[in-house]
Amino acid sequence: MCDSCNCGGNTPPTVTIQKTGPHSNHSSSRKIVVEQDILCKNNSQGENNRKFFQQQQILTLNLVSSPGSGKTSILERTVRDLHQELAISVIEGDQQTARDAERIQATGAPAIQINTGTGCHLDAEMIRRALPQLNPPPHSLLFIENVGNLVCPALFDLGEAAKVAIISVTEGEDKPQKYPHMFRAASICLINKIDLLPYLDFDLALCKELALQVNPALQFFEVSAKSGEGLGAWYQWLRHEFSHCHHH
Ligand SMILES: Nc1nc2c(ncn2[C@@H]2O[C@H](COP(=O)(O)OP(=O)(O)OP(=O)(O)O)[C@@H](O)[C@H]2O)c(=O)[nH]1
Ligand SMILES: [Mg+2]
Repeated sequence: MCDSCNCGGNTPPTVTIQKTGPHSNHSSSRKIVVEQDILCKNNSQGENNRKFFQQQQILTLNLVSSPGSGKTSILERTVRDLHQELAISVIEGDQQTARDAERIQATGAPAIQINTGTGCHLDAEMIRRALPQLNPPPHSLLFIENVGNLVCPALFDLGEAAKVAIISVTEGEDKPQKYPHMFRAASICLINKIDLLPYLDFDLALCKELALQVNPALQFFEVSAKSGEGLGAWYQWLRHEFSHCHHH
């Protein structure tokens, strides 16, 4: 349960209750308009964070996914493979525990943990408060691992350059259709755990097709944090984005 849900949205949040099945009747569908606020304040702090990141030439990426898709595993591997080349630091968000920050620290990168308690997402103010403690250096890469949740984190701008959505092949191809806001808000999508494909019915092409229906500009990387397969392309994307942010 979220402290601040309904988290709101850029468009007024609308809840639709629908009956489906052979006896359903479309006229039974009801729309309830739910009050929104909060986001306005978040967006202005998000812009402040973005200005700071741009001034410092810190490329900030907000990693979002359902719980257990492999956000921390991908970050552990990315830090191990790239930290000689790029300065990397990490902000971890979870409801409780410092497990993920400890996992990242074990790879040699500075990491700080934010615990949201009952909250289901990070917001821009939490990032603002964490920054002086983490103190990421100028010309560096900052990953923010959001709370595992495909819903609320889509709505909160943390000041990141891009949202990176992660979906793992054990979750089913239909997630982009069922949680369209997240896939619309993301610039790229990592499809993780591809080492498991031989054991599953997961249809990779269908998953991408459904994601492109909600976001035609979405770019995909098929990866395995376990085997390392496909991570080279993700690293190339990171290097490209990093040099781009460096020159502005
Ligand atoms: N087979 C396989 N397992 C993976 C892969 N990536 C992650 N896992 C496993 O998936 C589980 C969850 O991974 P995490 O990295 O903790 O996932 P997360 O998204 O950070 O989870 P939360 O922070 O709880 O939302 C762990 O048991 C990982 O070992 C992968 O590429 N292949
Ligand atoms: Mg994690």
